[in-house]
Order: sequence, then C-alpha cells, then structure tokens
Amino acid sequence: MRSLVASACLVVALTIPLHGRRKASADSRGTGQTARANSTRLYPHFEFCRRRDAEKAAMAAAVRRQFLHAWNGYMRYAKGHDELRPLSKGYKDWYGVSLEMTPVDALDTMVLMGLDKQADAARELIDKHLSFDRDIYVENFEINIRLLGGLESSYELTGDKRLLALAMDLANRLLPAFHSPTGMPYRFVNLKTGAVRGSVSNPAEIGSEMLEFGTLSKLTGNPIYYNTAKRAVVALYRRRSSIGLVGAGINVKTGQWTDPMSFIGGGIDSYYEYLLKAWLLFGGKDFERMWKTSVAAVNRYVADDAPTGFWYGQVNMNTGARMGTRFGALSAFWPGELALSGDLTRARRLEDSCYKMWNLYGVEPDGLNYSNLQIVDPAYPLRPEIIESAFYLYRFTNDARYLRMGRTFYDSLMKYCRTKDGFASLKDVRTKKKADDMPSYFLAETLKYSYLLFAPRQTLNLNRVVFNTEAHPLRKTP
Ligand code: DMJ
Repeated sequence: MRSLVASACLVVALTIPLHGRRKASADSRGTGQTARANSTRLYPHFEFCRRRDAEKAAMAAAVRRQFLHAWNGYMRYAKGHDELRPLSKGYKDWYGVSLEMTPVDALDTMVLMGLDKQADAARELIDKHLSFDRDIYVENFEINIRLLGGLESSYELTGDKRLLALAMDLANRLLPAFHSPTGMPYRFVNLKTGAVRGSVSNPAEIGSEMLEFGTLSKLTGNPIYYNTAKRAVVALYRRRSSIGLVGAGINVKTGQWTDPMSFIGGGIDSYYEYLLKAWLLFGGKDFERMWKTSVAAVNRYVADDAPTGFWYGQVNMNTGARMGTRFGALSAFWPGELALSGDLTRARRLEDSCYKMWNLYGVEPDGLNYSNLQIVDPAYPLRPEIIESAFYLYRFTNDARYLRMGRTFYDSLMKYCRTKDGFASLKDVRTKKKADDMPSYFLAETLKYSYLLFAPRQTLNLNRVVFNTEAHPLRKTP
C-alpha cells in the first residue's frame, strides 16, 4: 500500500510537467491560475500531492521556528545549564553541576533542521564546559539515552571527533554500573569513583543501553561496550516468565523479580523498543528472536480490545491475568514500534486510541484509565511519544491522517504550552496549569519528530538510521 501510494504521487509528479507544458503553450496568453485550474481538474491527485507538499513545507518551517524559540529561551536564561525553567526564567541542573543536557540533546535536531549557527553554539558549550569527571551519582539510563546517544549521533552527523572522545569517556564511566552478579546494571553510578547504587531496577533501565553501547563498539572497534550491554539484555530476557512477559521491578544482584506487573509503559517501554531496534541496527538472530517472542506475548496478554478502543493495559507476568487498565503518554510510543516492525494494523488502531486520549482534553495526560476514560495522572511533561508514532505511521502509510494528527499536536503545544521564553510542561491537562519545566527531550524528541513528520523524506532516510529512545539517529553502517 505504502509503495503504491508513494509511486502514484511520483508517477503523476513526473508526468505532469510534460502535459502541463503542452497545455501552457496552447494557452500561451492564459494566466498561471488557468493552468493550475486545468491541472487540478485533469490531475486531481497531482493537485492533492502538490498542496500536501506545500502544507507540509509550511508546517516544517513552523516547527523549526518553534525550535528556535525554545532554544533561544534556553540560551537567554539557562545557557550552559542542563534545562530551562520556562516560567521562573531560571535553570535546572539535574545533579547540582551541569552536564550540558539541553545542548547535547538538542544538537542533532539543529543539524537536521539546518540550524548551523545554533549547532556551532551548542558545540562550543559542549566543548568548553562538558566534563564527566564529576563526583556525582547519575542515573545510568537517563545519561545513556540523552548524553551518550546524543554525543554519538551528533558525532556521526558532524564528524566532530571531540564528541566521540566525550562519548568514550562517558561510556567508560558508566561501565562500572554493569558490575553486578547478574550483569544487569545498577540504576546509579558515580561518574568519578565508579561506585554504584540502586539494586532494584526495571527492564527499561536495564535493557536500554544496547543501541548506544553497541554503536560505540562500532565507532571505536572495542567490543566491550556491545558485549556488556548485550549481556545485560540477555540476562533480563532469560528471566522472562513462562508466558514470555517481564515484570516492572527486578533486583540486579539476585535476579529476583520484585514486581510482577507487566505492561508496555514507562519502566518497561524501551526494553521492548531496544530488542526491536537492536535487531534493526545490528542484525543477528538473537535480537530478532527476543523481539518476536516478546511482542507475541505482549500482543497476546497485554493488549486489550476494550469497548473504548484498542489499548494495552497491565497484567500479571506469570499468569497473564489482567491487573489494570492504565494507558498514558509514555505508552504512546508503541504504535511507532509496531509500525517499525511491520504490524501496521495494530499500530494504526492503537494510534487512533492515543489520538482519542489526546483529544479528551486537547493534550494527553500521563495516565488514563481507558476503561472509563478517567484521568489518573493529569500531567503533560511535553512528551514526544504520540508524535513519534505519527511520524512512523506517516512514513510507512503515506496517510494524510497522520499529518492532520501532527497538526493537532502542534496547535495544542502552541496554545497550551508555549510561553514568552520557551515551552512549559503542564501540571494538569484539565486546567492547563503550567509547570516550570522544559525537559531536554522536548528539543531532542518532541520537536524533532514534529519536524520530521512534515519535512521532506530525504531529510532523514529511515533505511539508514535507527533512532534511540531519545530520538537520536544512529547509523546502520558497520
Ligand atoms: C524520554 O527521555 C525517552 O523517550 C524515554 O524513553 C522515555 N521518556 C522520555 C520522554 O517522554
């Protein structure tokens, strides 16, 4: 279907100028409008494609302007710090000292948007001020997906070797987190001393290092990163239940599950995402098998065909018995994963449910009880997942429905979250009360996926890259 629609557009686009030229010379005194009206009548599909392209270009330009708005706010009030506080016009450093979270997370978006001046400024901040030689305990997962992933993808896009050197330094400091009896990483690691904390972890934090660590092995030729991350994923996968599911909590020292609840949302989400994407990025039967076994179990037990739509809730990992009917903004990444894996039927149905969730209050909540459509967590921290899924679905179906969704998301962000100096999270999607936060992923992910949804396909070739869970594109080449 995808290639049919795409090639129909292409064939008409290639043939229309010839016919159009003949028509124009016969009509040489006619106006451009006459020619356009004729082509519209004769070739309505071409006109549809032409108009769609013009609208997409306008939307891509609009998103790019909003990215600049957010970045300029950061530079004015939070330059050199981790994140902007958009209401108090201040800044936030996650660990007391800055790890240049926003510049690192935002850099590859700037490169993709062609914002060269801003990219240079971000690189200068990183080059001058970013040091990982800090006596702080950091969350392995967050630092890996935002900073290691961001440095690697920006290195691949720019060839700037300083970024690769920083990535290597960081990965070496994260490695001690994996020195547990099971090989699954502790949640926190001290960047200076290598000391660790947090032995009760979850699948997302354990299984979301494969893309970044594996990429670093490719870039440096040193297999230690790939092998360490893979050992952790396999250790977790081996502890899946007899019906193929994982739970929400596990002790990395003992390998014992501490929470048997299974779902696709935050805490488990990117574990599944990385099984699929590791297969796409590195190939090999192992990841393919782990992904296929896992997604089959999730679709069998966690999926829920409810009267309110098609959703994924909570079940017991050992029995498959339903434990809850909660969905939310984080779970909205799943249509994108399904689409990427080729399951467009489930992907489309679930994205429709996500869109319903968004439209209940004009912005999606972090938690929704889908059985009665009541909100259980009212926040909207500028999350990207629903837009990410619309991006994949549009790429794979060419269905304008996903562009319209993208327009709705954009309009809501503009209406409810934009401030004079950036964008603010919402405390409550019902009241639209703002929170004093602009997470770095807003520039790494939310605005990147919005832009890529509308930008020409050649801006980023999906056959050549795999996005990490923070939307940093990593190259497939060896
Ligand atoms: C991001 O940091 C990543 O997408 C992560 O996998 C989940 N949460 C946020 C965005 O919502």
